[in-house]
Amino acid sequence: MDWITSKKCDAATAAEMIQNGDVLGVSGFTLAGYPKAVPSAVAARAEKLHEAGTEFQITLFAGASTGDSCDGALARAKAMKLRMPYQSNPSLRKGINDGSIDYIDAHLGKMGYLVRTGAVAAPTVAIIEVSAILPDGRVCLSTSGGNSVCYLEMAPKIILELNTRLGDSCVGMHDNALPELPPHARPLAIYSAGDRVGEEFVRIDPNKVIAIVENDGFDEVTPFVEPDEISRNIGERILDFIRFEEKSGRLPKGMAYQSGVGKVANAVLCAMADDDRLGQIDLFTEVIQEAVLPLLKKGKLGVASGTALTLSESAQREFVQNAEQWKKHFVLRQQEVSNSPDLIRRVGVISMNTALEADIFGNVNSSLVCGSAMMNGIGGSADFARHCALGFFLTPSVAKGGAISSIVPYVSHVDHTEHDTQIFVTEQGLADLRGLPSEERARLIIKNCVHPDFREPLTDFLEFSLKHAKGVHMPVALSRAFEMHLRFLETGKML
Ligand code: 0RQ
Repeated sequence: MDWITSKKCDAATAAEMIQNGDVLGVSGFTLAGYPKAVPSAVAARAEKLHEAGTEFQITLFAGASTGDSCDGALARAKAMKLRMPYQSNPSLRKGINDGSIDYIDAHLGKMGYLVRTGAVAAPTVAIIEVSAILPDGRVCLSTSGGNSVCYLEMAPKIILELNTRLGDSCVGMHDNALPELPPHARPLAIYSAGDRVGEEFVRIDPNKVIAIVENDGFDEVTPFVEPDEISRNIGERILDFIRFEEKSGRLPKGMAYQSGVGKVANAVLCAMADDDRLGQIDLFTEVIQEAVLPLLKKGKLGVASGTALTLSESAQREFVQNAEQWKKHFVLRQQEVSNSPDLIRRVGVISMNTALEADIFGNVNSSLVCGSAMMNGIGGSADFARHCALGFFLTPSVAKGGAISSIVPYVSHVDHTEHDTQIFVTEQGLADLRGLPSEERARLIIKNCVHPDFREPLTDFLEFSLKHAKGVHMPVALSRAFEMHLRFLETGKML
């Protein structure tokens, strides 16, 4: 029997090979390409062991968020002790916020580096979804690159999940390479989105493979929804600004785009697809979201380079059917490469990420509601925000039906400091903060981005701070910095 056939088993058998305390390094990035059978079998095994009074918990490292059958099932089974570096699952979020699951929210571009340098534990078992396994020990990853190469290299044991639905649709899309470790690391020769420097397949040691499990599942991605009016409005404003910058000679043509997760980021890509004046564009991003397909179909996509192809079920079917023609437009990289600060600077990226809240000085909170309740995580937003050529943070001006202003006196948690942010956009307008001192930044954000209901209290905070703060370089009166948050916590409304 060949090694591939000899290692095939069902998910429950593979789950028996996972021990209490194992560190699982799984494939998957923003719901794309995560293992779909073994993690839920591990969750079922945990439930049985817990009923019998036996301790069983694992640590889960991934690329970013995985689907409900992985993150959700393990969280509900109380099988997860620690999770890193990003998530977006409601059950997992609940466990993180009630303190039953530890979570380390880390820059996505740096996770692999932390593992490869021994700063955090190496996975004891890698569980990686692949789309092909070759007899010579090479595998083709599925719909994401993530940290899979790192976990396959570092883990002493490997479980492969072969997704039989994908056929050869992913073959040729991946560019598997990892940056050299410092000191004196040589640069990767990537200068534009389509450049390739790695291998299509990942070579693994068949002796490390302890199980091969088949699945035929889809990435559990919620169906794509057409952008609402607010998101469209924000998208249009960004495009107008980019055109203005290009005309003014401040922005060379040929920059690649990065767009973050969520409905607003999707809307910007949709606005680009609908805009007849915009020529062909490249993406140099982490998540390639579904809104890239309209660009592709209209002939406006050059190359989309990222680490995940996150598509709804219907779009996944369409992709497999059209893979032969479409995949030349996509490069899936390891996230240490897609999110490399070095490459983001060199390629030249226009970056667009969504803020949970921003303050009038330009600090951004992407992750923690009222400074303490985890939403998703910082993700790769900081990898791009600091190193991009032109950076936007987007948000509707209010949340929760107007109860919350997305622009506050001072953010309740800082993911992106004022030093790393440039341009803010809400449906009210756009504020370009580049080159402005703090008081001018504050006045411009209030004037252009804040919802009319909140302009007066924010102006009042600024005037009070200019009189009472210890210094006026950064006019923040500490006594009132969180007054809107505190009012929200007490009354459910910031006003
Ligand atoms: O909750 O649906 O319960 O009402 O937050 O907000 O407006 O639906 O926006 O889906 O675009 O997500 C920042 C979370 C935005 C996301 C965030 C509530 C709001 C709603 C979602 P409800 P929207 P989106 C690339 C880059 C961080 C990581 C990142 C994110 C829910 O974009 O996780 O950028 N970003 N990565 O009501 C309390 C506020 C709020 C608020 C919104 N100020 N206070 N709740 N909400 N503002 C991808 C990766 O790195 C993988």
